[in-house]
Amino acid sequence: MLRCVKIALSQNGTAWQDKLSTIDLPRSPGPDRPAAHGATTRRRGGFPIRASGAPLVDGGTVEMIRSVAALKTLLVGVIGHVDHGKTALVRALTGVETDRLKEERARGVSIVPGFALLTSGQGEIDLVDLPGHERFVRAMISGATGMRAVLLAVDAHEGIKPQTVEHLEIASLIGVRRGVLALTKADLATPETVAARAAEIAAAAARAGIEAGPVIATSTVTGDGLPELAAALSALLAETEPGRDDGFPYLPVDRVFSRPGFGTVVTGTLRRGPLAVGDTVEIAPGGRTATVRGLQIHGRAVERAEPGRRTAVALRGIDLDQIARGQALSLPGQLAPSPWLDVAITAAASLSDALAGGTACRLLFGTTEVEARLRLLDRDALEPGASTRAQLHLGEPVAVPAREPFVLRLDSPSVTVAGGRILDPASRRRRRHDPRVMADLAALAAGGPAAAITVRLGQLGAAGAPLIDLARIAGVAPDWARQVLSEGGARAIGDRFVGAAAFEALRTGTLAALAHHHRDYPMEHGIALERLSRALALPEAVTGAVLRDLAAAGAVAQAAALWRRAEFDPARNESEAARRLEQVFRRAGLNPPDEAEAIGRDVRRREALTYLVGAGTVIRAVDRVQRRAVLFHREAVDSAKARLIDAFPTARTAETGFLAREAGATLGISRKFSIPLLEHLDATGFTRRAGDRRVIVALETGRAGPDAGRRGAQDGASHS
Ligand SMILES: Nc1nc2c(ncn2[C@@H]2O[C@H](COP(=O)(O)OP(=O)(O)OP(=O)(O)O)[C@@H](O)[C@H]2O)c(=O)[nH]1
Ligand SMILES: [Mg+2]
Repeated sequence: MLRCVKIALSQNGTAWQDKLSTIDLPRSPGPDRPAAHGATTRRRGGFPIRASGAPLVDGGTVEMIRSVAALKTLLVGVIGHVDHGKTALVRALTGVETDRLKEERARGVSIVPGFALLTSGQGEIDLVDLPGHERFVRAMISGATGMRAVLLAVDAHEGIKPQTVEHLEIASLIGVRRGVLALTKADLATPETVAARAAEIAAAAARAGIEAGPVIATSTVTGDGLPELAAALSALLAETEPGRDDGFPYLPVDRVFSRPGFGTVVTGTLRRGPLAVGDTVEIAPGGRTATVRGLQIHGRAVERAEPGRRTAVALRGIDLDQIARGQALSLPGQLAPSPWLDVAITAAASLSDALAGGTACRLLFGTTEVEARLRLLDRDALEPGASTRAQLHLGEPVAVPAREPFVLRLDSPSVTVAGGRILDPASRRRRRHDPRVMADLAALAAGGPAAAITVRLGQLGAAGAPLIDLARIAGVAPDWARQVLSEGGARAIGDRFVGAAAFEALRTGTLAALAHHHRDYPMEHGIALERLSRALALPEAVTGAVLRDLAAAGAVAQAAALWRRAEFDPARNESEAARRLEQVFRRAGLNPPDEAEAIGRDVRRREALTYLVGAGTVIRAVDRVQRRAVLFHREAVDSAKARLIDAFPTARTAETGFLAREAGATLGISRKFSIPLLEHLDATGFTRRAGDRRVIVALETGRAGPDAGRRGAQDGASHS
């Protein structure tokens, strides 16, 4: 039922101009078996492929396959100890020689990952033949990027060896949960040994949490077990769930080369989202952009590549020396370098000692390697096999997508110590033993993009965040993040988003601030946006958005530039303020507060004063010499008049009048108040200057009576 597509890789390792041919697997007859070399076959997705071995790009027929979207695909890492027959198995299954470097052939050891395509009626399997030597574990990890299942090869004679365990552990740490188990070189072992080994490796896989069918004994010499192995891989593909599409492409670059006519070409495993010819990509870190000029999957030119595929990308706008292995292609702005990562981490079960916080290690993800220091947050050491949430502090900032799997290794001894996945790719130093920090990380670990956005919005409160930052922590494209935000009730404010809870708190806080303002400044119609923003310590854009939201809900109203609570009635409060101001002057009597003190810069209170003065309730008495005014309540002036008449009943002539000093003493006030008061009394005709003294006009004319004072006051009012 299987047919294999052979990728004939050239010596210098270019997938770009690789040839494609179809070969038959041993004992694999079936209705979908390809007719003959050179024929065009129609596969499940309905895309004609040319299975002729003719060059797809250079010379001859160039056949563009529109897309392989409908194909079911699976990336399977071939893992196991050195010399356990991985490359031989891949060759036997696909016909592809993956040990293509001169050095690999000379030494009979795989050094770098090799790639081969295995097709079946179910779809296509990308086999990644990983090097088994302990010196090449780092290369193994870089090749393991994006694998969703493993094919474990164990020598039937030798059985489980260190890298059998380490590779299984790495697969487990990066989240692989399914696989196919093969015993190799069965021709060299007795049936008893094969049976014993089978039980051992089934147990080892189970310990690593990898679910697999029965162990398949194989020999590439006799061909035994190969059809069963191919069938098991095909079954694995059949039951594969479609890969997650996060809406943005992520392609960790593993090779860079240049091809005449195509310019700069990079290869890698495309992850997370599709890539199409014409797309603009950013090279992260670094931020350069380039355009996708062409795409190939296993040597076939395509217009669009789906996530999960080994992909070669020809780039326009970037030179060979401007991009390197370890960088990644992504959507512009999607990835941003950060020196701190929050991670979900599991210590390798094979460790002899607990992994101490502060351990200096090497972080490997995608095709990137960087120095990192482990910062444990809730404990001092991580026991073998234990999991927690922690931080990585990096030697240099890295750009990595959220949820990306990673591995931690020590340099010496050279061992894998932990692995896991990225929770927050743009973190900062977090407090240790802080329940809130741990709760956030637990929510990130347990949830998907929506949970990640909720956590970040919660951390940022009213400050909110730009869409791209939220897309980054969610590990999805900005458009997808926008969708999640709107479903979660977040509010867009300018170019930022604020969480629903934070926005509700902003509404409450704004209403409270308006209430305070109305209480403190009852004469004001409301408060200007700028002043309210200052009081709330918020950017004006945020305050404005909250006010508009409250206005739409009918909770606030706006008049000119002033905002107020809807139920606040400035007219009612104006008379209230005037009443209060009147009280102030009434109580102060002949020792009133300064105008500046009583009014300040409050426009409404000034208006109230104008009203009170206009109404004659408050009298503005002016000291012309000092050029200053004093405000007296009308009643205070009336009582002063009465007391002056009582105190100076003979003040009818220049000789019998009273001195300003005497008037001050009688009324118990200083010159500051007595001079303007007397000038007011003169001006309103209650008194009259006679040399140094003053006579009381009413006494002089004999009109003094019980209402003399009131008449004077009314005169005074008209004077004002
Ligand atoms: N007799 C016998 N020898 C085999 C079989 N499969 C592989 N070998 C031999 O085992 C040796 C190692 O095989 P490889 O396929 O290179 O091993 P590998 O696992 O790819 O090794 P690394 O990539 O270096 O880790 C080679 O000499 C093979 O010829 C088999 O089924 N039977
Ligand atoms: Mg090999």
